[in-house]
Amino acid sequence: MLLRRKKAWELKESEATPESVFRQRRALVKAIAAGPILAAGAGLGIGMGPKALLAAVGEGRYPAPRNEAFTLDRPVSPEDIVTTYNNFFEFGSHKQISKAAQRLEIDPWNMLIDGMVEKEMELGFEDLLKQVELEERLYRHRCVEAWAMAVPWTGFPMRRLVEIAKPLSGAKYIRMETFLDDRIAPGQRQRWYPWPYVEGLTMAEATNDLAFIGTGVYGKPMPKQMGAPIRLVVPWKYGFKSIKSIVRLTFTDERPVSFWEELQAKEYGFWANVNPEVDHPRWSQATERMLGSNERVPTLKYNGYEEQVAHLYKDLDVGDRLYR
Ligand SMILES: Nc1nc2c(c(=O)[nH]1)N[C@H]1C(S)=C(S)[C@@H](COP(=O)(O)O)O[C@H]1N2
Ligand SMILES: [Mo]
Repeated sequence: MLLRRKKAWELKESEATPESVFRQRRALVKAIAAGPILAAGAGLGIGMGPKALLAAVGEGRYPAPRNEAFTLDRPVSPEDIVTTYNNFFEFGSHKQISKAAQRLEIDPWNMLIDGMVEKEMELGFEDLLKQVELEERLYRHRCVEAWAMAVPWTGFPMRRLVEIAKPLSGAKYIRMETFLDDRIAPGQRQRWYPWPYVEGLTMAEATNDLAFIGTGVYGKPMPKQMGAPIRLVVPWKYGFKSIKSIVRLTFTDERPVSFWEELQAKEYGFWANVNPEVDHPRWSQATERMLGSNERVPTLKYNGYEEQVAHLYKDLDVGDRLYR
């Protein structure tokens, strides 16, 4: 996936590569993704050896060791449900987008890091992976629509990504952006949405222990429908803050306006901290439905992470707007 939309006259790799070679390469990627890497595809003459391909998808790094500081009081939600019930509006405004999302091209994947940083850079996903330790964390997830799940994410602390980006001391927020390519993402042809998807965090939020960059789930690389190859995971906030398939991080001193805020500011604000006491204008947030069991359970303040994050908000005006 490229950072900017390709011009119509630029060829996609699949068009520029002789078809047989392209097929072999895909087959190799599949073989690698499927498990043991003995597919030693050496001599396929495809320019990129198996080792390089391996690194590109991050295979061999999964499953990563679990960080026992982040476990749960509830069972992990079933993988088959979590990976087929998704919000990814780029691929449709309903939950069954997992097949459509397979058109996302994730190799290569470049991210632009710009704004208030020592030096703007383009960071390849593969290169980033080499600079981080992967770990597994169990987190709760609460969608603003009042469904919830418990997920084993693999990834690394967002704080590590901030370190790599080297922001200037004046930076107060990080604005994040998802890919923009309406040839593969039919939702992006729906022009009434303010594409690309944008989200933001304060620097204090992004460097909090809980803020996590997800590169995988259930001990495997991230499925496309869940935001491959790299997404945000901020479990104390409503799910829409956890932006998928990130291509750009901009450090800024201005509060970013996120996708949902731009669309409907009265319903979806910047802070979006989970709060059972502040209802969505159109429904209650007091309880939530667990994916898998369909059991309704009480919603917890900050989604159960009050101890870790409440201090971030103590000096702010704790009006309704803080949470929505
Ligand atoms: N780019 C992008 N990121 C996104 C969304 C989206 O539509 N586009 N949906 C958000 C919402 S509303 C939720 S609840 C979670 C869902 O993540 P999941 O599908 O992996 O469960 O992703 C969030 N990140
Ligand atoms: Mo959501």
